[in-house]
Parts: sequence; C-alpha cells; structure tokens
Amino acid sequence: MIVPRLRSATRALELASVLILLCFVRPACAHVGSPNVFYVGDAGPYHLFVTVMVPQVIPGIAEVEVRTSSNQVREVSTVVTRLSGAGSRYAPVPDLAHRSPVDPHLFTSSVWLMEYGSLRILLKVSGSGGNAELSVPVASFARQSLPMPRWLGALLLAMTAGLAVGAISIVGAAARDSRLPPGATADERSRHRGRVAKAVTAVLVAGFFYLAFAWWDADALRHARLTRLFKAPPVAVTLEEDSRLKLTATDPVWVKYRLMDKLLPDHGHLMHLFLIRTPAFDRFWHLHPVRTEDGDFEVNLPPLDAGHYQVFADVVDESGFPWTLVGTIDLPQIKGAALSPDDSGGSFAPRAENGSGSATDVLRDGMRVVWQHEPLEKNIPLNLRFSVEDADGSPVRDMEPYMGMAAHLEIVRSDLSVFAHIHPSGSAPMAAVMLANGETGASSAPSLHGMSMPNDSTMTMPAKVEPELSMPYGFPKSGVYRIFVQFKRGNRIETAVFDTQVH
Ligand SMILES: [Cu+2]
Repeated sequence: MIVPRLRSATRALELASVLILLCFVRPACAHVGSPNVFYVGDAGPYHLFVTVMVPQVIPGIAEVEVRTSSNQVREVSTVVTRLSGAGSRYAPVPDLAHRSPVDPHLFTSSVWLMEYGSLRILLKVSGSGGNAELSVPVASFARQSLPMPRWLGALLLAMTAGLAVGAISIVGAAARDSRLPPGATADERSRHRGRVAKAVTAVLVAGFFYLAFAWWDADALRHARLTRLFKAPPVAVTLEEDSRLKLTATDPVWVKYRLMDKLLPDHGHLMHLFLIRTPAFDRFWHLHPVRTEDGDFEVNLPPLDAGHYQVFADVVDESGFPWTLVGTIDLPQIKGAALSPDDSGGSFAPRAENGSGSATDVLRDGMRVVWQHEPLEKNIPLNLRFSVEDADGSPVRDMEPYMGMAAHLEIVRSDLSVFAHIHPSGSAPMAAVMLANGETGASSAPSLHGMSMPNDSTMTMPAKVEPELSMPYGFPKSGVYRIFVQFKRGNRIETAVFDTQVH
C-alpha cells in the first residue's frame, strides 16, 4: 500500500511544483507577438518547409512540422540543442518524426524545450539522396502565465497535509508496534517510543517542507527574473540636434549587462530600425543606426513628416537570440539628410481600417507588385507569394539582392501587438541561421534558400533575384494587418504595401 501511495505523492509534488512555477511566469514576447518559427531551407538535396510552434511556457512542448516537396525523403528525426557553443555539439539521440498517413510529404514531431534562450531544432533527414542535416534556430522563452485555480491550490495543500500526517503516523506506529510479538498490545514504553518517533518525524517533515518551499520560491524568483529579461525590452528614443535619432536600452538587465555591446550583425547591420507613423501606418522607414561608444545607437533621419511614431528595433544578441526593442517618439517635421544606401521608406496611403486592401500595389512607372493569396487564417503556415511586374504585366528582370536577401517583409498588426520581420528563408534572423548551421558545418549553409550574406565567404550572393518572391509565415492571431514588402530593383529600394484581414 505504502509504495503506490508514495509514488502518487511524488507525482502530486512534481505537479504541484510545476504548477506553482507556472504561476510566477509572466507574459513576455520577443519579435513582438509572433514567436513561432517558419523556415524554408535545404537539407542536402531535400527542400524543406519547417514550422516550429513554440509552447506558452518553458519547459514546454514545441510542435515541429516538416513539409518536403521531395519524394525522396524516407525519414526525418528531430532533436533540440543549444544554438551554439559546446551544448550544440553533443546532441542527444534524435526522435523519429511521425510521417502523416494521409500526406507522405508531411512529418510531425513533438520536442521538449527545457531551457530559455537560443536553441535550435536539428533535423536529420534520410532518403534516397543520402543523409543530410538542417538546423532551425528557435528563440525559447515563456510567453504566458497560467494561473493556478484556487481549488487546485487548496486541493494540493490538503493532499500535502494528508501526506505529512500519513508519514508521521506511519513512523509513529512502526516505532510503537514493530517490536511487539503478534497479538500483543502496546505497553506504556512502546507508546512512549511511538510518541517520540512521531515528534521527531514531525520536526523532520516540517524541515523538509520548509526547504522544499524555499527551493520553490527561489526557483520561481529565478524564472520571474528570466521572464522579465525576455520581455520585449523598452528602448528610449530621443531626437538629438535637429535630425539625429538616438536609441538607448532602458531595461535594467540590458543596462547592467551592457547587452547593446554584445550584438551580432544581421544581414550586415547591428540594428534594423523600423519607424511606423501611427495610427494610419502611412509613413514607414527602415533604417540602420550605428552603435556609439557608450552603447547607444544613432541614426540620421531622412526628410520625415511630423507625427507619432512606433519604433521597433531588431537586434540579435551574441547567442543568436532575436530581440525586438520597442519604443515610441513624437517627431516634428524633419528636414533630414539623404538616405544611406541600405535605408528605405517613405509615404504610403493610410491603412484600410477593415484590412480590405487591394492585392495589387502600383509603384513608380507603373511597376506592380501582386500578392497571390487565398483567404488568410491564423496559425496556418503558408508561403506569402508576391510577383513583381512591369507596367505591361511582364515579370521584371532587373531585381537585385537587398542586403543579401531577395526581399524583406515587415508584418504589423493594426494594434501593434504583432510585429515580424521575415525573409524568403523565414522568420529566424540570418545571424542565428548562420550560427546554427556554422556550428555543425551542415551542408545546408551555402544553399540557404533565397538568401546570402554580403562579405561572407560561406555565402554566395544570388547572382539574380527572381521576380517571384515567396516567404514562409503564419499569422499568430486574427485581425487586420499591414504588410510592407521591400526589394531592390535597378539600384533602388522599393516598398509595396498591402492591407489584409486574417480570420
Ligand atoms: Cu530584413
């Protein structure tokens, strides 16, 4: 009887500790409201579309979905490691992904994300084209707190008290009766021994619970600190002199650990800054501030209209973790300077309140960007496809890479609760992708779909950018979104704009 009771007691304690931890985890977001990972890339000869639905809390289970267009793939297995460093080199045994009986091109797998930070899903693919690997970076962090219902707390407390009373009385009875011959009743000495044993056990049990609760508290505090760290950190945005914008991280953890000093360049820049005039989203700028000696970032503004601007600043820390710093600023009319070569933006029509926008945006000289899409639904991974045409409807032939990519896409929900910056390879920043694949020396690195890194020997610049753009994404929630599609043509950066409703 005792052993099963103890086992269920241990399970109840485990459950209790997990639930108590969950209570201390507060909501957080990086990449602002769009935590799932969408990735398109090649594992050797196999072309894959990988989706990682991350859990609400850590530890938690991530759902990995691998879709391949190849008939050659026989098996896919998945394993989680750190993104880089020693932890990435000693991967545990991978789990075989489940092949869908309905669709043989679809493989699914559930993996535990046990820790916060920069992780990767290592995919091992085998088939008639041989064995190959692909690493997909995953930013792992808790997003939501699941409050413990009062009744559950009361129930767990009652169970704990029951276990304590049970333990005390079992030890007491054992001390009192264990030395008696069968059938004999306990004399005064035995009863005394039983009472002493009970008292000693009560003290031990109390000590045990004290230490256990202290441990829970300490662990919960650690989690709360971690969660605060992983929230979209605030950035103070100020206008210096007449057109210089200054960004300073104000989060205490960022200040204390000087995280701004420890960033990786992502497609050639330490920071990608997006300024969006609210509420109409009718002015949009994509700029690249540079770091000053004191760890702030500064950029000279282009000629810019007055208004209230939302600020999203994308950076990647040295572990490959993508952060979006968030701030706002009221700007006067800015005379400004000429744009730097990689900077872009301008004026656009105010966004459609209900998201009912045209699927075609006409840019200068009649050039058109056409978005081919079906009705959009939340949490459905899909390729966002755009084609760039000349005024006469023929595909343009002079597209160039823009910062090493065929295109950059910025997706903003009308209430600013979602901001994502994606590319043809997906939602993971290229700096993280390179870190993840560089560590394994996986064959996939040089052939990353639709992207390349200027000034990097392991990446080759795509000689030509096709006028058909495709970017994997899944809208995290329903609502009205504005999408900015940025690409380069004839040495000019173009920005097309689409409004849409996601159901
Ligand atoms: Cu980009």
